[in-house]
Amino acid sequence: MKIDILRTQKGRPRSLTIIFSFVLVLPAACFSRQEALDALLAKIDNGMYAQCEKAVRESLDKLIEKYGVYGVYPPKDRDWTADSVKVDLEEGHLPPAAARFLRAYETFGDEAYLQAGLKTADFFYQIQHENGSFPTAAILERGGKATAIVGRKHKHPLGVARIEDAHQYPAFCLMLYAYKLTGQEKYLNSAKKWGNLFFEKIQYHDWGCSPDYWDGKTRPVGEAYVKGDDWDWGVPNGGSYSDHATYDGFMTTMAMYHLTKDPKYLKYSSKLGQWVLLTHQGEGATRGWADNYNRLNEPVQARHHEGWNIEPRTANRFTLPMMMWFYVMTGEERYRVLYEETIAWLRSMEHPNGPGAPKHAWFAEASITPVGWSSEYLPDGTEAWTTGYKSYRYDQPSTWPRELKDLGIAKGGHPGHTTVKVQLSGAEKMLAILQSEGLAGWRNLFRGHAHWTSAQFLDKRIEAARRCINTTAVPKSLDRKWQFVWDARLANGKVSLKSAAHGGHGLLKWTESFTDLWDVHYDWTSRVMAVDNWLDVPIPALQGFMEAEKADFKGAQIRQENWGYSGTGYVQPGAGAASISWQVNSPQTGSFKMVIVWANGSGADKPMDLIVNGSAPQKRTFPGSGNWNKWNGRVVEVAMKTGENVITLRSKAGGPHIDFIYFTEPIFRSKSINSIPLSWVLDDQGE
Ligand SMILES: [Ca+2]
Repeated sequence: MKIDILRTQKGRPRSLTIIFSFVLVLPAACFSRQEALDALLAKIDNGMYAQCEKAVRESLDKLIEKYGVYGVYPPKDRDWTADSVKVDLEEGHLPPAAARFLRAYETFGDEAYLQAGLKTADFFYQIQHENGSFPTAAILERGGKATAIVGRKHKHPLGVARIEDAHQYPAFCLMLYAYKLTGQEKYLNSAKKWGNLFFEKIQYHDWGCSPDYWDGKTRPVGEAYVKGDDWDWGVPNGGSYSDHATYDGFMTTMAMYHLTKDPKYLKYSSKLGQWVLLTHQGEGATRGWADNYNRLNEPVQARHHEGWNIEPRTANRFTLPMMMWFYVMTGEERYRVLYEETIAWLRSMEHPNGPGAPKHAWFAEASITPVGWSSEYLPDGTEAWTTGYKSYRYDQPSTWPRELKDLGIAKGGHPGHTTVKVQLSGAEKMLAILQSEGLAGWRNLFRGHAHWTSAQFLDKRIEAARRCINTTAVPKSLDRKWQFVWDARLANGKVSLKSAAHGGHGLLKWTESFTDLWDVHYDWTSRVMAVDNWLDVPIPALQGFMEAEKADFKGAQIRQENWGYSGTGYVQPGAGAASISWQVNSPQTGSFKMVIVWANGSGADKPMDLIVNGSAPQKRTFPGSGNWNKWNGRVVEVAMKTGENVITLRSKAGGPHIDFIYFTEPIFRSKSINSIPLSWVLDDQGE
């Protein structure tokens, strides 16, 4: 107001009346909104509120009564009476339980709930290793004293960071939540300790992916495991989609960026969208990913039942969300196309109605009807499954081990089909938005306000009151009862603005399910910090992809026929002599790791010479496959000098398709670099 009046006085007296009428109208508008809210409040069913509040409080109080003395709240009922208990931290189930208490504190304002949640944060604080990692198990005493121990299932020494199965990220988020509510630096420092360990030691610089666990050992680049490694612990030297490993790593770096505003945390994560393309296994119409890969992005086995085949669950749990985020962040159409084609392929393979579903003779013998998806697929879409580190085809039961044939499909055993875990409902909801509103629709979904004005707060209270009034019977589930309590308290002004305000949509499990932002139990991990828009990040600029089609090339052509390329195409060297040259400005002299993204579906190996600043040619071979849509990334060492350098790839008789190059430390400038505006939020709004 003050500014407007000053501006008016400086020479726009005409607008004075407008300003005054605004001043007069605004309180009246607020007043009428307040009146509207008051009228709605009178209609909220107090009896229903009392019933719902009682149920929510009882559920929480019961947990405090039983486990409060220990300070952690197990998801399954435990008979804990001893002075000390062993706690298994598998699946990261303790932080969400604590987060419910912290949410209860935000709902009711009761100090007891805050303390109950903080006790779990203090538990993790005590057992965090000095390097920043959280262990897989602990001994917990009555009173809350905790000591890290070696876990029963994954016998990692202390200090080894197990990333998959949510061993790190939820604890990291719990620390941020505790910091948000208390302002105590120890929680912030604990979170940063893990964030820094992950970024500095664990995340791979070339592809941005994460292993299943990190033990600080260096292994040969092509070896996912070395002698002495236990395969059932997952991949220590490679990228894993399995059980959130790479996904949790990405989110850790996103949280660290929003926490510190330091873009360094995103420089390796910026390559993860490309990694989805590099790890894609499908041929023809098949779109799919394995669980685990070595450092060369070749699928590897992890665990006796996880093969190198396509695992259909990897899509809805990990790669579809990543395509969505990278499309929103970069605007690159290839992610949208891949998203649409992946869902289309999965639907085509679904039993029993999928047209692509094979008709196996043994289905008829089984008393059950196979539904859903097979446990794995070969790259051409053939149904397969893995056990004992061996892969079998569904349509060749004669090759199965005798004991498994005897087990029989009728008993619902192997080979298992899965309906529960390939959940496409969330993904298809996103697809519908994409198809009706395009990229703008998806970008709108991620926008929010982590800080509300008093007028916005009033609107949100009115919305909450309406939700209460629209609830005509006591909700059945505990969470829906909690929602009613939250809405009634919010409507009545009993939830603080800080607790009520939510930012933009977070990142977790977006295509498995969809929850509205106003939901009191909307993914808690995205509420641990006030962030308007998690995807408004400088990732496009950090990628540093230097497109071949923008470089200087001779004897070669720009092509677009094959799928999944970056930029506006890729370069196909001709049958004679051909070369592609990039000019790169390096800030220093030294040896750098450069990635070449290429495809070779010719079936024969294709060599190219790598020449830096006219140096002696170094021969590099790009192995052939039968699939031109299979993009690969190859890391080479390049010696550069400060200032301008020329990097050339040269072939004599038909080289592989070259999409682009980049440096694993994105500090280079080139005229062929992809330049995409930093802040799409501003672009979109045309400001
Ligand atoms: Ca390209």
